[in-house]
Amino acid sequence: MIAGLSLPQKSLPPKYFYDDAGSRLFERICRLPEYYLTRAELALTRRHIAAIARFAGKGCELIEYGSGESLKTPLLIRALRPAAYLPVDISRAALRGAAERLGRQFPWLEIVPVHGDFLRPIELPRARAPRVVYFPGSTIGNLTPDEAHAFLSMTRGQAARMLVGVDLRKDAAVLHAAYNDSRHVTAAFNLNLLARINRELGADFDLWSFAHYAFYHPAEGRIEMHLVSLARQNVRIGPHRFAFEAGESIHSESSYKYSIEGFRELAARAGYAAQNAWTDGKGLFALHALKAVYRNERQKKSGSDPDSFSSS
Ligand code: AVJ
Repeated sequence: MIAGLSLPQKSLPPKYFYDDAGSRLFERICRLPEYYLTRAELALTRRHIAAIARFAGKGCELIEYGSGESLKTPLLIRALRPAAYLPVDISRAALRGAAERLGRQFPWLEIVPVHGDFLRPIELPRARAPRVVYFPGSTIGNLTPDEAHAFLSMTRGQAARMLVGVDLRKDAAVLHAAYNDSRHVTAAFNLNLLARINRELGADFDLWSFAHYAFYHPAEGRIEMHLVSLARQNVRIGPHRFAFEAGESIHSESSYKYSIEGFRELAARAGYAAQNAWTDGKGLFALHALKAVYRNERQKKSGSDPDSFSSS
């Protein structure tokens, strides 16, 4: 927090949105009429579930990054009958809630929750079946293209197959509405970051003197969310003091949007070949099926092929 607020453009990583209150606000966002992402991804997953299951393979181990409330996961679990489900999330509450719900829904399923930040190396238990990484929700959009590349390089060492949900580039007005909803839930979600810093770090942010601001930057292909200071003011976090000019902002989130081709290029640089991309009826959202490419047989046999055990 201190480092981010000391930058010339004050900036905080979006992963800090998701304390218990923030996770609940995000669940409300997913149900907003303007926030098409969740519904579009759910619809396309339903529509193409047979093909998705054929790609992933039955009986695999399913790893889900940023699982949250695991909204789309029951569809996959029913179709794939995975040997195990490993949800990975930064919110313990969301992880616990999802594990309990899915445990009741699928009593036969082995669930192995993993608490952690997927921007850092994560230790997973030993694989007993071929693994598939599931990264839905366009969570990958929160990463800069460099971070996304690093993340994809990591998952490529964990699983030979990956399913990634990515929000598509589209009309700026549609994007603008999705991040400026009429019920102001997105504003509350953004401002909760400051409330959380107050709660957990004893800061003195005055929530009434900051405003939610979100816009689409077409050249970068991303939504930017900011918290704009409405006055010239100082904020304290413990012994640290931060000065804000009126109109100065904290950049709290970027949400990158990719064309099908643009995302395929990013994936290819991380060593993945595109197998398929499914979209919803309106072409709002895409689910990419990626397969790790191995440069040679030696790399495949040396264990860097995550599926290598299955052939031995
Ligand atoms: C969870 C990163 C996909 O970028 O759309 C929703 C988060 N931010 N409304 C997104 C979010 C504001 C969301 N992701």
